[in-house]
Amino acid sequence: MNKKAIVTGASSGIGKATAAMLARNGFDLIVTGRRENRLLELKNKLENNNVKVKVLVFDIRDRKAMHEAWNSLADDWKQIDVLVNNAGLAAGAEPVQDGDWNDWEQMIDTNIKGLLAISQLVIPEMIKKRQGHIINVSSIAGTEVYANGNVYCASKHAVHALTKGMRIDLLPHNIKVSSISPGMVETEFSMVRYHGDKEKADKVYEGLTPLHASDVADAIEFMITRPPHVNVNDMLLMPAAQASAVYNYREKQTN
Ligand code: 8X3
Repeated sequence: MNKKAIVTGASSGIGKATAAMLARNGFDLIVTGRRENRLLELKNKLENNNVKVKVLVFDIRDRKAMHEAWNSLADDWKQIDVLVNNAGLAAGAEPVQDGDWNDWEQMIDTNIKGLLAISQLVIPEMIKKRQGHIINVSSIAGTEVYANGNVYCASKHAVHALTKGMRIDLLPHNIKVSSISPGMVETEFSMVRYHGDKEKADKVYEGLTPLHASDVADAIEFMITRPPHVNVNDMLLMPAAQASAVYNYREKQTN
């Protein structure tokens, strides 16, 4: 029987690249997200690797829908070896006094509460078989704070704290808990953060080469292929042109 993994927010970006990496590594997969068409497209593609792919469509903020989707699974699908808590976003980039409450709720409900809700479903099954690996997708914003990053940075700091807390609580159950903390990755991230303003989103990556989603998937591959006695607690992965959350080196545009 193949090992099983679940990836949240798998319809694009880091989640999609991670799902592809897991399929290449022979995992049967549960891919979750809101965009059914994209997930079905991904399923068709990944099943070429001779693995089974199950699509669960729900908004990670909707705990009831998540529970219904989980309860619809046959018992053997619930025997998850690897959980990748990827679903997350940044919404808005304003000073705290101007922040939009809806953006804040969306980030807190997705990045923190969504991660907790799905983990609480998967962990009991991992405990039963005394095996599992949870990878939380955090960010450089999980350890650094930058101007106008306020609530997004707080939510990723929470992911960092939860990763450490989970690792302690799950220690007696032989469950590994890791986080991956990327700097700039060119995905839909900035388009989402700037509510579809392409000009602002493009500026983020102007004059430098950001990470690709597949670079992050490669790092996660390293984590999940370590021998049983090794855990990567956290991996901070940056573009070579980014020294910290705020120091970047950008080539001057010539045209
Ligand atoms: C994404 C990286 O630098 O925009 O989490 O916070 S950053």
